[in-house]
Amino acid sequence: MFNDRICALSTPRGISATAVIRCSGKGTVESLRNLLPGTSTLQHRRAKVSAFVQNDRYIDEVVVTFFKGPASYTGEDLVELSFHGNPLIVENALKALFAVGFRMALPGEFTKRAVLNGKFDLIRAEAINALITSKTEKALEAAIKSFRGDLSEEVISFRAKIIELLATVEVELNYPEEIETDYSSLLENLLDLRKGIAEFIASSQNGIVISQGIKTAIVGETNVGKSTLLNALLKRDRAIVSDLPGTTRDTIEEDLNIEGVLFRVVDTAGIREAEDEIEELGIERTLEAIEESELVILLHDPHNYADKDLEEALKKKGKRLIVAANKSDIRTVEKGSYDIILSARTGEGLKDLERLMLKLTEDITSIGNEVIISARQKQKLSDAMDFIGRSIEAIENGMTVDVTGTMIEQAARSLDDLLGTNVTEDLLERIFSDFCVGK
Ligand SMILES: Nc1nc2c(ncn2[C@@H]2O[C@H](COP(=O)(O)OP(=O)(O)OP(=O)(O)O)[C@@H](O)[C@H]2O)c(=O)[nH]1
Ligand SMILES: [Mg+2]
Repeated sequence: MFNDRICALSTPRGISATAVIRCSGKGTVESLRNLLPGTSTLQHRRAKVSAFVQNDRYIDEVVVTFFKGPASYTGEDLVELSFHGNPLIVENALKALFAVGFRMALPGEFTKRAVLNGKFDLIRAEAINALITSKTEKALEAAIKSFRGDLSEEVISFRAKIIELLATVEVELNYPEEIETDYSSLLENLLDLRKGIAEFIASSQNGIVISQGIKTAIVGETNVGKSTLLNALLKRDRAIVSDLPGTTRDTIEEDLNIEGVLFRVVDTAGIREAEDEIEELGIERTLEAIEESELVILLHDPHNYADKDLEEALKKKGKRLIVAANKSDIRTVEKGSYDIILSARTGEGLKDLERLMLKLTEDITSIGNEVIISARQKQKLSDAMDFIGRSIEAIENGMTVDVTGTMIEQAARSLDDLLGTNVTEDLLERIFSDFCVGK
């Protein structure tokens, strides 16, 4: 429980119909009493209309909704005040709240309190953030799955299995004479568990990609029109275009929403023999972008297209690849080995390109059972898997039970971190700093 009271604007700044300020913490109702003369009593989950005044100064008429802790978002007494949506009113109101002892909430502090007060686990807290920040329909769909508890459920069930196995080992530790642990069944269970977590991580990967955007690199030789293509896809002049080869020297990344699917498109420096050090660094980044991307668009100007090395290399890597011929407005091109013929300048063939981008990434975007998972969550699941792997090794190498037990215990701890039981203040701070103030 926290002893201080926090408040923050929970709706966007600016002119709007209403602006909601949230107040939470022990003593919230008492602190508000003088500001809300129209509400001698506040009832749980009831809304009331009242004047909001500071001493004799009338600030606004507000709708007051009270949630008595622990049955509130934060688990504490929580009041939502709906003002008229004028930033000046909000400012006056916040000043009045500070004067009676509230302080400004930090980003995500309401949700952080909810976690620390046991209202929900960290996974759900992160899901709430994903719900708010999802940029496309697909990402939103994945966030909703996570919010509704699919991920928590999986993790809790993994954890329960680990604890069960730990119990078997502990019995052996405590009663070495009486009990003979059945190692073959323990080993089998551990192997099963490791496999289960591994499969879960593999299927969840997509969640990360969906929310952060499918990394798509536009690569090719200099001057083929990569930057022009980026601009055409974005429908704005983002990258510098010129007829000098070697114009783009660094990678440029932008979000692109195609029919609800988020692509993170990267325009890269053209590949050729570098003429100076900066260009060389740029080309290195191009190669990195290729490594990191889920999809590569290899652009050619068919007129000058000679070097097939890059195409061969990309095919060998097994990257999802679109080979496109650009400048169809000034070249007549045979379809031949090209997947797409387009003109980044006139927009011809662009729709076909977008359709192909969607088609080639269908395996990523079809949301099956997988849930959205953040990099932190993936790390914790991998940690748990590693510790289980080590406990398996311990058994296979004939180590003592306590070594096995320690490893299994560490695995459980990783999942505790994931769920937010026993997390450090530090970690919480890091996670919640991504949230918006007022959430
Ligand atoms: N006619 C025609 N010209 C194009 C087309 N796309 C690009 N260009 C021209 O080709 C030249 C190079 O375009 P960029 O987009 O800068 O090429 P780039 O591949 O990004 O080049 P680097 O950044 O130097 O590697 C510019 O003069 C563009 O106007 C197209 O579809 N048709
Ligand atoms: Mg360029």
